[in-house]
Amino acid sequence: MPSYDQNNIFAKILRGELPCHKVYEDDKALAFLDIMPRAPGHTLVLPKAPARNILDCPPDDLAHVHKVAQKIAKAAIGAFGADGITVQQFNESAGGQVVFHLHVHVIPRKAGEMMKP
Ligand code: DGP
Repeated sequence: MPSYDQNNIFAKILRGELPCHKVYEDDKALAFLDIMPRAPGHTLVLPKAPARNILDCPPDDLAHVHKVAQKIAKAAIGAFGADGITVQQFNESAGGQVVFHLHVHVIPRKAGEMMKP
């Protein structure tokens, strides 16, 4: 597997070099709105520590990212009137990953509404 690239776009957001619409932050994780939302409230949750994806992320950081994803999911029910939540996470190009800093998609869903591709 290729090594972590410090110049990936999410590393730049984490360093404050690029803007984001922040939803949540703590000492180990950051969550912000996806620039290409597949549904209103589509949020990405990232570990602050460098990790390319699930294959190199320390288990504790991975667990924390999923705890934050759970918080975002619960909040989205109230904030967006979501009827359900899709949680997705892609690993390597063959697995659909485009940005190579680990991130979990939290996508609020409405009953009967299709998610954008
Ligand atoms: P993937 O690696 O397949 O999970 O896709 C990357 C996701 O990140 C995609 O939904 C679009 C989003 N994205 C890409 N560049 C930016 C950016 O500069 N800012 C934000 N907020 N989201 C981005």
